Amino acid sequence: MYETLKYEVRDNIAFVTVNRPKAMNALNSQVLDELYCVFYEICKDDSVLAVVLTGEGKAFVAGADIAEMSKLGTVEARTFAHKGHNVMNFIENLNKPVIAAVNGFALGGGCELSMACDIRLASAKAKFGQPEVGLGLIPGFGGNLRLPRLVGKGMAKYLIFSADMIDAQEAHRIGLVERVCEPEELMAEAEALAKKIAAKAPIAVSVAKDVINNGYDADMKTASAYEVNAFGISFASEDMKEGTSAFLEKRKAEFKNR
Ligand code: CO8
Repeated sequence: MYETLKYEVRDNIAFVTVNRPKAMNALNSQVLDELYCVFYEICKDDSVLAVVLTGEGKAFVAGADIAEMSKLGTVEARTFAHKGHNVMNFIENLNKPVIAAVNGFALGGGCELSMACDIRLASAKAKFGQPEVGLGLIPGFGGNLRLPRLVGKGMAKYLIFSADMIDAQEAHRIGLVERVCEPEELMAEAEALAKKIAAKAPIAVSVAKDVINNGYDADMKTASAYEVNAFGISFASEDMKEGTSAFLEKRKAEFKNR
């Protein structure tokens, strides 16, 4: 069904693999369209409780497709950036947790794609960078916005202005990735984390994601009111009753995503 992605759902976990290895999984218009479609499919599928996003071959994603991009006029470039933003924002605000399993190069739009995910696990072989200024461009899929939020303004400027490529250990040290894994263990670790999250109350995870995302950029007073209301709403779920009852009855909770 998808030409540039592999997609599979196993044990309530969706696995999305960007599959253009000959072009280092570069994001052309088709990949962006298909990513939007697959995440829309995931958002509607109640059986999916967590997502793992990765790349085929030696790259996670080596950026926007430079060959396609180089032919764009000004208006089309703006439309292309808009399309990229729609995909990144959709993933960031998806009603389910998304783990990036960064298997290799995550450059430009690829680094931006990883930053739109909730949690980043990286292979020890992964490399990160925002090389755009070396191409006469600036990051255009949210890199100027998400990188400073993850690593601080100074470090983001250092990486974007220098276009330096950093390894997974350095990405971990500065807070760009949450964990570094041995390359051969990356997918198993990502799956294990996805399963751990999927075993929790799905509505609670989804609401926590929403409060973290919306609270992060709001002032404390607004964010506090948002959390209070969201906390109240979480009490409407059957899973809340199940989770608290299971604790009091000293048994394992069986969540139903209701
Ligand atoms: N776009 C298109 N093709 C690519 C890309 C890319 N981003 N990256 C790699 N490829 C292609 C190569 O052209 C090559 O194709 P071919 O075999 O036909 O010559 C193939 O993939 C293999 O690549 P290499 O031979 O270069 O492989 P290496 O292992 O030597 O190097 C690297 C791997 C380091 C990943 C190298 O390919 C590289 O530096 N790639 C480009 C990285 C980059 O600059 N990314 C940023 C792109 S700009 C961007 O992402 C902006 C996002 C916002 C856009 C806003 C819209 C307006």
